[in-house]
Amino acid sequence: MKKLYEKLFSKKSIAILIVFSTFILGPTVSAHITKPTSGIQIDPMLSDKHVLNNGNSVYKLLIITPEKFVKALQPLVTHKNTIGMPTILITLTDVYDQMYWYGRDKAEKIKYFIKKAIEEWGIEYVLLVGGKKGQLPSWHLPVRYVQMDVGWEPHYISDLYYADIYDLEGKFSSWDSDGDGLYGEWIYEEEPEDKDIDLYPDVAVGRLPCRNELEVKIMVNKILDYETTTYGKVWFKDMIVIAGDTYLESHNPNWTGYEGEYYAELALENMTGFNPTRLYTSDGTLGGQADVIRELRKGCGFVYFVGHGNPRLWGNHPPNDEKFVRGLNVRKMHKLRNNHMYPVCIVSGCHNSQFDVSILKYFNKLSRYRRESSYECWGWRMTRKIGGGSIATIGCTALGFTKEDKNSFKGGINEIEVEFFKQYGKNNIQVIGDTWATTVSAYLDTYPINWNMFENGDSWIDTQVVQTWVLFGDPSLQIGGYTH
Ligand SMILES: [Ca+2]
Ligand SMILES: [Ca+2]
Ligand SMILES: [Ca+2]
Repeated sequence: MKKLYEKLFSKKSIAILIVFSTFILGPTVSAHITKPTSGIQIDPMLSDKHVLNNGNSVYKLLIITPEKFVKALQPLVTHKNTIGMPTILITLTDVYDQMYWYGRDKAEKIKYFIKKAIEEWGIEYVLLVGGKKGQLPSWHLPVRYVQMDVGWEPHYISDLYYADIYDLEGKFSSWDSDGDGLYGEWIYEEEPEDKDIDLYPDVAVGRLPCRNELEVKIMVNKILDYETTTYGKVWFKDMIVIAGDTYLESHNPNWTGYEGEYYAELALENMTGFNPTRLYTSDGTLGGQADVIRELRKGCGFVYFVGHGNPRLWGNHPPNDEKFVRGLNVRKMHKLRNNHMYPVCIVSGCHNSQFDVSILKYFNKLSRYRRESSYECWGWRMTRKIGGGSIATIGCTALGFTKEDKNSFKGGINEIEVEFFKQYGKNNIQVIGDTWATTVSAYLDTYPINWNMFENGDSWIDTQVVQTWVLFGDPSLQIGGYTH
């Protein structure tokens, strides 16, 4: 631990101090199943040609799952095929069989399979089903850790890996340019070992990090319920924003105003026709968890939390006040009883969607300190809550860097979140995976990664912003439901 602190505090940049100090403010801080019926088979001879089916999709949604969740997912496959979202379910066993000659490990085999599914079937959405096996340190469906090291965590999970299939030249994007079997290697302010990673999504990926079959059943029921009953409902037109003064001016004279509330207002400006409910520390409407639970129980189409987090908690500061107001803790989420009225949730903060947490991490002092000793992370608990919570949640799997962490004082997670509301509210992109993908692409257009300007640190942060911003939910979800 001493070594970590030395590394942490020896950095030149104040960025690290910011994220570190804000973090600790937390709690105290088958060929099975649906074999293709069209006769199209996965050809084991992979080509690197980027051939899309020009809209003539055989299937639009690919669901990848371990065998044990297949039965629970069948109602979702039926629903999607009925409602006009041609869907195919493939088990991991089939993925590994068909990609026998391709991919160096399981995650890479899955990625090669997704590439082939895009080219053969015209797949636009990929739903990955499976998180950790209960509390064990193994996975129902593999994750890719990227070796992005800022001195706080040596690596983190990136599901963007499964969405960025092609590089700039249309070739398979391995995220391992030096070919050493470690992915996305980049130490902050040093030269990256893996360079020129494209990062632009080529398919919309979402994950249901279910730890058991019950959670799969809950999510299937919620998605069916949401897509068939939400349309035209009054509650959907409500939007709740929850925020405060993210960065205290007393720490830095540049941190004027109440940053969380500022971004909440920007989000609302993009959501014409939605009725806002504001819970802000500045006017006392956000005083604690009871305020958040009370408002969420009424149901809403969207909820946006803007502040600080750890895997178990989200909150923010009152204006210019060191005090930390708790907004919502995983332990209180059982009180969310907004049955049949599920919002899309965007949560801004560090580690709220770090889905590799486990109660077994209690036995590791550093993990315990970082609040990683939890049954599940905030983002997943919110999503898989039965009879309430969200229908989908977007948050960070690692530290959530903001513009205050960048030398340019521009960009960061707050900006990507506001972009999401712009893509939905202004550009009318209503399938959540598309909204996510266009948002990530728009962020990269604004902040292109410079793989050769590593001393500055800003490109490292922008890379991290898009890599960690994970969608828990069905990427083919029709926001607001179907009309019939
Ligand atoms: Ca590498
Ligand atoms: Ca790409
Ligand atoms: Ca401030």
